[in-house]
Amino acid sequence: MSKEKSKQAAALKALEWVEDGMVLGLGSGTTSHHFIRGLIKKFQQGLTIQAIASSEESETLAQSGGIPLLDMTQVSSLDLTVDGADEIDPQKRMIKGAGGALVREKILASMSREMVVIVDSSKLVDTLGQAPLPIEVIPFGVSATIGRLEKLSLQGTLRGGSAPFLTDNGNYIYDARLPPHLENPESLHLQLVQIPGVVDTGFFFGLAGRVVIGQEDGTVMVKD
Ligand code: A5P
Repeated sequence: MSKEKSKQAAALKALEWVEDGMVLGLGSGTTSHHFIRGLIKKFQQGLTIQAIASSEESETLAQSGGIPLLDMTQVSSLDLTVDGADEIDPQKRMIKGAGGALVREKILASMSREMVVIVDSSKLVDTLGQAPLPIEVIPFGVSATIGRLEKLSLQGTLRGGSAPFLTDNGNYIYDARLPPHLENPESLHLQLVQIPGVVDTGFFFGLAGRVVIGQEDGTVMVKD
C-alpha cells in the first residue's frame, strides 16, 4: 500500500472523532487534505459542522465541498483541529511548516480543545531535525534576520531563493538545518522567537493530543 494510502487511513480514523455541532480547525498538507475530503463527504451526508482553515489552499478545498467557514476574527476556541506533521518524536514534539502554513496551524492548534495529528509512519523520528526547521520571517530586514539566525549556527536557505515563497501572511520562510543531535529544541525555539523579524518557528510543543499513525497495510495506530 502506498504512502498516500497510509495518510488516507490516518485521516479516515480522525474523521470518526468528528461530532455533530463541532467547530473544527483544518490543517494543511496532503494528509490534511485527505481529512478535508472525507469531511466534505460526511458534511454532504448531513453532518453539521463549521470550520476554520489554516491555509488558503485548505480553505479553497473546504469551500469547494460547501463546508461552512467561520470568520477567524469572531472565534476564540475550537473543538478539534486535525493536522499533519513533518516530524513527530516520542514526546509528541513536532516540526511543521513544510507547506508554509505553520503560523496559522499553530494558532488553530493552540485554540483547540484537542489537536489530532495524522501522519504516516515516515514522520516518526527519535530526534527532531531530520527535516529542516521552517522559520517564518518578515520580509523587512530579512538579510539581518538571516544573519542573526546564522550566528546561532543555523545555516539554511530562504525558501524560493531569489523569488521567495510567500506565506499566506505575506512573509518568507527560512528553512534551517538543525544540528544532528538536537537536545533541547524548546530552548532553541525560545532563542529564535526573540530575534526581531522572526514570526514563529515550525516547532510545536505541548500541542499534539491523539496521534494517528497510518500504516502501510492500511491499519492505524493511535497514540493517546
Ligand atoms: C504545512 O505547513 C505542514 O505543517 C503540514 O502539516 C506538513 O507539512 C505535513 O504535510 P503532509 O501531510 O503533506 O506530509
